Amino acid sequence: MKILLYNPDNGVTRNFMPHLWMFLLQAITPPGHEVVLIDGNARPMNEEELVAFVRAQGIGLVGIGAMTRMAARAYRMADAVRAAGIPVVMGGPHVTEVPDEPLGKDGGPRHADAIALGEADETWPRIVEDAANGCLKEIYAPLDESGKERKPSLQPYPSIPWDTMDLEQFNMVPKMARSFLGKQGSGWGSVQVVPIESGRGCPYGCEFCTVTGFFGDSIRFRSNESVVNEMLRLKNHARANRSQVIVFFIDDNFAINIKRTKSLLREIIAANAQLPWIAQISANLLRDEELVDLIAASDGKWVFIGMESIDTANLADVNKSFNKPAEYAAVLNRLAKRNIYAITSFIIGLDNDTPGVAARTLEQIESWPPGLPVFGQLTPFPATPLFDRLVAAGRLTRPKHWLEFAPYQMAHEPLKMTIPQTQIELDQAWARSYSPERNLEVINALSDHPIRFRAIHFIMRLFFRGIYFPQMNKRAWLKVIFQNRRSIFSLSREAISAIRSAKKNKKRVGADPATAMNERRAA
Ligand code: B12
Ligand code: SF4
Repeated sequence: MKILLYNPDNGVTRNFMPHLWMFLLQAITPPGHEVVLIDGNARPMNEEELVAFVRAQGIGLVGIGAMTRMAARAYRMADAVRAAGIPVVMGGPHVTEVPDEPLGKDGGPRHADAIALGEADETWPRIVEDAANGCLKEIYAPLDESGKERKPSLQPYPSIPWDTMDLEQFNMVPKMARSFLGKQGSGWGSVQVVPIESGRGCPYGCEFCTVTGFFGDSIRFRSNESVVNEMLRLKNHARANRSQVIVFFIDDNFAINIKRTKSLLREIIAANAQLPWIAQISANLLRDEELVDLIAASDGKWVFIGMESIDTANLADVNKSFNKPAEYAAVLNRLAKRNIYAITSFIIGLDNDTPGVAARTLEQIESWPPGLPVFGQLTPFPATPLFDRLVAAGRLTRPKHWLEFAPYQMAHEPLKMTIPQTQIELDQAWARSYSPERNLEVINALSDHPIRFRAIHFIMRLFFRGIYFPQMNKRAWLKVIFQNRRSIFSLSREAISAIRSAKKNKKRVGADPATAMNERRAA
């Protein structure tokens, strides 16, 4: 049987990274079946195009996965495929949280022939065999013999053959810059972010989060060896393809077990498997100096920190009092001392927020080492304690907000601000954080760093701006480039003088190798 695994586009910006679930299910598909992957973010398709593809390829089963925000789009695509007579199985967090919806048991239309609840590592092979034998069941749940939910142990973990996959479709470098950057010799014409999970589960149970409910509070890890081997394979792949690979450890809290994280990082270093990496780590776990040293030594570059708010009352409301705003600055300074920077994530529209929350938060952010702040509005995802609380209080204004998805639109009213006021705060937070003036301020604040580092930081700022203000075409990019011309001019001038002095040095090396060797040693 030929199987298509499809991930709809997220409807706002294109994702910068492949979705791991598709690659994982492909790797554990029983032999004898062929699996084709389409990520709508990299290869956009409408309903007709998808159906035409499925027919042309002779696909016998379509698997669709989606987060809540992509659910409506996923259902539309599923409807079109089913109308063409091909069975659809859906999985992922959203259908697990509202299983009656895709099956049409909530009074709405049916969108899927079958659904996979929860983690599908053990149920997927069964789904494939049942579909191939024409006896697909409605619901596949990961249960043990006694009917209790069983979580995959992650040991062993399948080997994902990244090296044989078309990663070029996820190249982050804008097409117009690829050829120029490709000629610079260090592989910057092709930059890919690759997701690796080293463990699953988070016990913290923040009120708005689906992770504790979905993955459970029992944390499971892959063996260090399996993670290290995956990194070594990726490193070889990057070298062979003259590309840059950045690893995103997608664990919800990469340092949830500090001892294990340290041992993994030590093994990465010992095996020389370092690749630049990003991970999500909560601020409380970054108090440990040795951990931060190991992050730096293993080539950790960016840490995503869910700060959520600078107001302790807000944090208590959402069951996240383990975040201590008073220590945010110290944590960020500890990272910055090792040239590690943070993607700091904030929620606007928490119940204790009042007008002016964006300005108050930005004032704090601007006093910290430069990072990449991101902001979202509080969103009640189904099956979270937040969703249940708002339903009980009759506060949901759009109870099935995902079926009428609109980016950054709230589905309930915060207690101390209106929805339009929250929207204004969100706009302000993004606009000021990524304004041309702020971008210039940040690259100046990093003036003691090498030009290459500052240029990368600046380029990342332009990309991050695009999360909220989509830059989906050449015109939009040219506009951003024009607005940021002062930063670009200043960075280019420095880059040219750095290149010139490097060339001069090179000439001197030719003329007097011994002096040059001494100079290099001194540098
Ligand atoms: C990486 C990640 C991202 C990446 C993007 C996704 C990507 N390219 O990988 C980034 C950082 C961009 C991101 C952004 C966001 N994310 Co996110 N993200 C994750 C994260 C940390 C890992 C996803 C992952 O790969 N997991 C590992 C795989 C193996 O698990 P899985 O996807 O669940 O797949 C398993 C099963 O679900 C099942 N399965 C999944 N799909 C399918 C399909 C079929 C057919 C079958 C049979 C089975 C199946 O099988 C898999 C193996 O068991 C998850 C949390 C988590 N731990 O999952 C949040 C998570 C998915 N994100 C979430 C959210 C809310 C967001 C944002 C909306 C946050 C925000 N406020 O802006 C944005 C929106 C992104 C966008 N624009 O689309 C929520 C989604 C909740 C929900 N119900 O929708 C999650 C669950 C985290 C949370 N806090 O609750 N995210
Ligand atoms: S720490 Fe992160 S992953 Fe864990 S429950 Fe809270 S928000 Fe979710």
